[in-house]
Amino acid sequence: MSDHNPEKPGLSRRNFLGTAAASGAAGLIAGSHLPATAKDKASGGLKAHVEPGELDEYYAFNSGGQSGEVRILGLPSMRELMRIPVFNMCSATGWGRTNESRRILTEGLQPDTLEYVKSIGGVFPNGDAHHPHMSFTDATYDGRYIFINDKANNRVARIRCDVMKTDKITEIPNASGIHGLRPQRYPRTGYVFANGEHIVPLPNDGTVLDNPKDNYWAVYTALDGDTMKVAWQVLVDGNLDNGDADYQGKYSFATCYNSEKGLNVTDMSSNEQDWAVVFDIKAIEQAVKSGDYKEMNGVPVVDGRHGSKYTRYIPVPNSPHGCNAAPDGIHVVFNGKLSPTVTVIDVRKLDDLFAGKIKERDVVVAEPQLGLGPLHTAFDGRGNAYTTLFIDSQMVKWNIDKARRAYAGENVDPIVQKLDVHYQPGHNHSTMGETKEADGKWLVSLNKFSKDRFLNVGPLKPENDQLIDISGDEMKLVHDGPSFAEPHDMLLVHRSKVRPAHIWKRDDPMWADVREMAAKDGVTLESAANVIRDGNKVRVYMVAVAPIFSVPKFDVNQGDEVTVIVTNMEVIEDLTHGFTLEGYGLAMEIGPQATASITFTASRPGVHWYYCQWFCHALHMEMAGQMNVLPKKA
Ligand code: CUK
Ligand code: CUA
Repeated sequence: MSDHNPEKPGLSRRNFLGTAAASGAAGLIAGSHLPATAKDKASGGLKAHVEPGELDEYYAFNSGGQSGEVRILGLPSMRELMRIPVFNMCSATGWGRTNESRRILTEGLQPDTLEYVKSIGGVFPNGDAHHPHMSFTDATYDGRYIFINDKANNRVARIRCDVMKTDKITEIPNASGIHGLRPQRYPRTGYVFANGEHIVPLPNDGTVLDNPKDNYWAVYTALDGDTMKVAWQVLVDGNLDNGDADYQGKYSFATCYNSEKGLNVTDMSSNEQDWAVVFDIKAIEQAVKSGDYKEMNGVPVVDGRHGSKYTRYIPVPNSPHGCNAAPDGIHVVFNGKLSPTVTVIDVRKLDDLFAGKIKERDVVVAEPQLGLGPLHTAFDGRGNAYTTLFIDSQMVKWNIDKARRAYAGENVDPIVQKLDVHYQPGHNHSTMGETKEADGKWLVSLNKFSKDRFLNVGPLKPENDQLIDISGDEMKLVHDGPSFAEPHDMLLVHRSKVRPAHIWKRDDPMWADVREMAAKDGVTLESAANVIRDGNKVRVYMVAVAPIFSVPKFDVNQGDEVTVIVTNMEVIEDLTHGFTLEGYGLAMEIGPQATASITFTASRPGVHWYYCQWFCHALHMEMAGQMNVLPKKA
């Protein structure tokens, strides 16, 4: 199939016809008899440029990889619009430092983890966020939440899409390296499925450190997306890498690359075949109801190892990685990674598999050979799939139906086109491509290496997220998008599905704790200008309205525990204030109609200015005050 180089058509056009003739010449070069508009349509031809003042058609939610955050981009412009701190600490917003964020970062931790993070400053300072996915209702995005995993510290976070802030973070017990993550598609989310990638001793308390084959396990987790509490877990053989859920609400899936239970790369990749695990959700729920589980760390753990009635293990060659359910609701693709193939199953056969009427490999309906290093697959809703080839540095477009026919023995080539990408793609994602509303317009290839594609910025290079027009018969590369470490995955959501607020609502639960505290102090947050002393604790309540803090100055004693509570009473969109305390390492964002608070010990005597660090007014520089810390008497 053609190794399509996106640069060639442009070059030849210039060479043969000169730049002036370029616009009307595309049809001539291709020798096409179609009218220009139809030709444009057949070859893609979506407009990627978004004019100044125009809005993008799609939201892109990118994971931030080891930066621990989530980023919002507009698509097709690929302009970065916002960052949402999640597992990281953020200098601009005070995430990880404000009382509100520290509550969210700690309340879902296991007791022993909470004890540990106290010794490193109270919160985990990092995360490794791979898989952002939006909540579903009836197999399409519903705009409520985005869920994302933290591989580094075994957590799952939830982002509220009304305010685009993280509101819950849950540490998953009994598991190590929470990696693959997918919400239940149907009837709604519902469950958020999360894979423990690394095998660890169970219990992992140091009592059994030897014999991984008998003592180390990976655990599959179903989290309740409404409460963010673990609903149940399943103990499996091997490990768990990526996962997905079906379109019917009956089954979910996970790939395993370490059926060997190896602890090093040689052992982990020694088997020719690994597998994909299928979970029978209703049967597992039944097991939990009827008591067929063991409780571990307060969670019901169902035994899903080989021979269990709750799971099936489908042999897949060799160390499979990505796991992607097609928007046709029928096919699920397991991406081979070390095998040049992807393995396609038909979910309609799973009832028979679980009933024992057919064997595991009987649910496989296609296994096309696509190229080297297939990692992830996206879909266009027209029966085509797009698989990243990590080693070949290509995107391969292939047809699912043709792949089925080839597997059945027919002489057809399922491969439609291969497109060079730059370089080494991991995930890809298509517009609405993991929903029943897949619209087949855009595809992004999230490439791990950019090498020579951008100005050199030193030894650490950006990734390269490339925008591809898939609306026509041919994929067309239209944009290179540099990005900082390391968007593994991206969600492409039509803008009609997301309706964020313009300003906060005063009764938001984010600062419910503060509201309660203020009530006890007899303070009204919305009109506060109070300094409340309570032993060696001082609570400073103030309102911010440009360019004034309602408390222009306060005195405390060295060693006091001080809490500053700021309420932004602006009613105008985009009028954010901040509170930065000079010399104390403290800063926070306060959005319009929001309240935020921060607690610290006033250990440094002297005059310490606080100021608003969000440019808000012509007198923004003057929006400041002083905390006077009176020294301890000797
Ligand atoms: S994994 Cu990153 S390229 Cu964590 Cu989704 Cu495949
Ligand atoms: Cu308020 Cu700057």
